[in-house]
Amino acid sequence: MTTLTIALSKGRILEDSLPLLAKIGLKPAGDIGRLLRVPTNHPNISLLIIRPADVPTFVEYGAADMGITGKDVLMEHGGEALYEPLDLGIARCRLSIAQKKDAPPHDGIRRLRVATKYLELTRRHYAAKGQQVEMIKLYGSMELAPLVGLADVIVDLVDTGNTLKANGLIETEIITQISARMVVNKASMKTKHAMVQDWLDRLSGVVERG
Ligand code: PRT
Ligand code: MG
Repeated sequence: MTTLTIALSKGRILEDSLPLLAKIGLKPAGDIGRLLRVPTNHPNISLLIIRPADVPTFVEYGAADMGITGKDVLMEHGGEALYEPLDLGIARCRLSIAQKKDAPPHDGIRRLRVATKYLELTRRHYAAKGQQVEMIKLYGSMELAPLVGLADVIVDLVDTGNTLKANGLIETEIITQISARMVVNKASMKTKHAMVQDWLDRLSGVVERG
């Protein structure tokens, strides 16, 4: 019997992923609770519930055949070792630059200080403009950095814009649109092709376009 392991991102992506999987008839068997490996209503399919940033690694190494994670995570990780066949259209947001509403224009002499958890994406964005910036790596609460003088701007995800607004920040540039993607291990795509393709087709039938 061919088995399939699908790595899901816990947190907000999971909340959007489970309804999508339910639409194609794939459901966790019982409560997920604290379980990290969850059986499903299909005896040959199991789910792994892991941090979004770990999904590319699990899929790359074949610990999972397929996985769902954010495009932000994939771009930051570098996606060449994985197939990315499907935009799931869920957990949509955008990666943007934001600054204090009342910030004076940057003098252009001192290097711009950018706080972000997306070092690679940020480096690439400014490099493409020929601008060298000083990057400060944060793991969360990026919105705080400009308020306390830690950085001039932040590069972070924005959805409704409410978090920026609540902290007196404004979005000055959209770097890229983000949504969750299905990724597939390269070897699994060959050795388990029929099964992988079958689930991809089913998913592709229920994703909302646009
Ligand atoms: O668990 P771990 O710490 O490793 O991961 P995490 O905390 O990043 O997980 P989680 O559950 O927050 O999910 C993150 C993933 O969800 C991201 O990688 C994106 O692909 C996706 N996503 C979609 C978002 C948002 N929308 C989003 N709005 N991730 C984060 N946000 C945050 C944003 O960082 C900001 O703080 O929400 C705030 C902005 O929201 P608005 O609506 O106020 O603009
Ligand atoms: Mg978190």
